[in-house]
Amino acid sequence: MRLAVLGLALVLAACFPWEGVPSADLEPYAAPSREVVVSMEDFAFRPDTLRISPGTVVVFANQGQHPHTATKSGGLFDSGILAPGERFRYTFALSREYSVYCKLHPYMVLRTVVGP
Ligand SMILES: [Cu+2]
Repeated sequence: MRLAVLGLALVLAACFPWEGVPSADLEPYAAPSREVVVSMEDFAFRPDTLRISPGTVVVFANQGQHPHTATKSGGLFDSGILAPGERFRYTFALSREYSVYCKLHPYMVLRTVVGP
């Protein structure tokens, strides 16, 4: 049984090598809460769908050549205009679904599902 579990873990690690494997360029200490980076470039959020647990900090990073915003309709949050190279952080505390868009390019939409 232990071997089967170990085997499964090895298979999973082989299939998903990027998950949970610390990389040398990450911060050397454990962050108090999980951070996920969403890139804004080429007039899209990348990824365009997020599934995260409550308390996750999402870093909206403008890695493109044009200004963008990360805005939640209803006034929950608005990054204001982020110039290329700028970032905005928001902690998603509540389990629910959020739709985030860019005010300058409303067709840029990020669907965020927060749940356990
Ligand atoms: Cu934009």
